[in-house]
Amino acid sequence: TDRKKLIAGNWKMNGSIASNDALVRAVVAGMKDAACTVAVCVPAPYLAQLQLLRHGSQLELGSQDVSPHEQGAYTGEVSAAMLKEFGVRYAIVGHSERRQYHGEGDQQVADKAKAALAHGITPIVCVGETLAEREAGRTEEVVKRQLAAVIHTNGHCISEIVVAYEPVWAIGTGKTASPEQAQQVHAVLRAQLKAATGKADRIAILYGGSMNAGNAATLLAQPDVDGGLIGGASLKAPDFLQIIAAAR
Ligand code: 3PY
Repeated sequence: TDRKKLIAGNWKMNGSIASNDALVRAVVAGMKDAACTVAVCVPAPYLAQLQLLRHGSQLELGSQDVSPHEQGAYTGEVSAAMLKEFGVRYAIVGHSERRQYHGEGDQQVADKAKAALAHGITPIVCVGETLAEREAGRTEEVVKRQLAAVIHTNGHCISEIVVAYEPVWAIGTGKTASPEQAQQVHAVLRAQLKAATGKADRIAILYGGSMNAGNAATLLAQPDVDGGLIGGASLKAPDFLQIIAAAR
């Protein structure tokens, strides 16, 4: 396909002003001939620092969450308009850690995607089953339910989203879906998107969940794997750069 691959780092709650500086300088220097789009999704307090560090480079900036609300009395929240002021192009929504630890439900995730889209930010919508759900044979049902809410809420804008399939059992565990397991779910998601929009062929579906320098190439070789959402390996410049090099 002619979908340009996207490699997005998810730093999660990691970083410091000093370590960000070293990491981003190394990534920017090393990604000069990248064939893919590269982004880093960083903790909100570092957006201003990242905006300066990435200046003049191809590195794109992302957030790890976004408020579903426009503005107002929502203590602790960060709005899409605020993110936009820092040059944010992507916002992760519905990461399993937020679904698990912060009680985010399908509709809330869909509303967050809508808020991002309304401000020209591309939501990276995360879906994925738990180990218990996979073992019960419910993988397809779960990811389709999660994506359906986003499709229903976002109408024709759905062709502007990015989807990330992140099996919960592969997040932070070192376990990775096999390339075949990933491809199978990606194809299901692609079919669901196709039924919703005529432009599903250009929607990127990323794989996330312990993608690393060692397994990236085979995962990225699958026909419906259009990139990666990278956890731990995005915190180490050599590893992240190896994954970027594997995405072509
Ligand atoms: C992981 O790789 O663990 C992730 O959760 C990426 O978002």
